[in-house]
Amino acid sequence: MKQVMIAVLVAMSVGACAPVGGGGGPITVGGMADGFIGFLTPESTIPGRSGTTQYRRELYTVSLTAGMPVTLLMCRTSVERFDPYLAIHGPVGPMDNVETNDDSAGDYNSRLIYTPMTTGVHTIYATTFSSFSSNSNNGAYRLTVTAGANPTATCPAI
Ligand SMILES: [Ca+2]
Repeated sequence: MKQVMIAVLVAMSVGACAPVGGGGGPITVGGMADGFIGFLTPESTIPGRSGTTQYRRELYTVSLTAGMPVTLLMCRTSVERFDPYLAIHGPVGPMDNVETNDDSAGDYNSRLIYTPMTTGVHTIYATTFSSFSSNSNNGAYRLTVTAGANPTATCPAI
């Protein structure tokens, strides 16, 4: 019984430390989410990337206003070899005002300045440059969404 109680307390404390929205789900302008791309992460094709290659990705949704730019950052937060890649599209579907970015924030990190054409719920793909045939491209990341166009936004050193 004592061990069960300890397990519950550990689980509760881990849960209390978990960032809101990590691993996909809703994110707000001004918000952030800590996620992880790993062996259990679902795969799909990525809007804006050619071909039928499947990439592991975590999906976030964000409500944006037409004509109001935002800056997305996807930063590595782990020391593992990991190469973030971002994609976003509008409310209509995967080919609606789609944009992608690989390395604009430096050190393989992604920065994407995005101006919505339509007001509504947009979809963000937090993914990686490489597909997972080699399984060598797993790691932790932080996704942030800030208001305005910030072409010098960079990731903290790790
Ligand atoms: Ca990258």
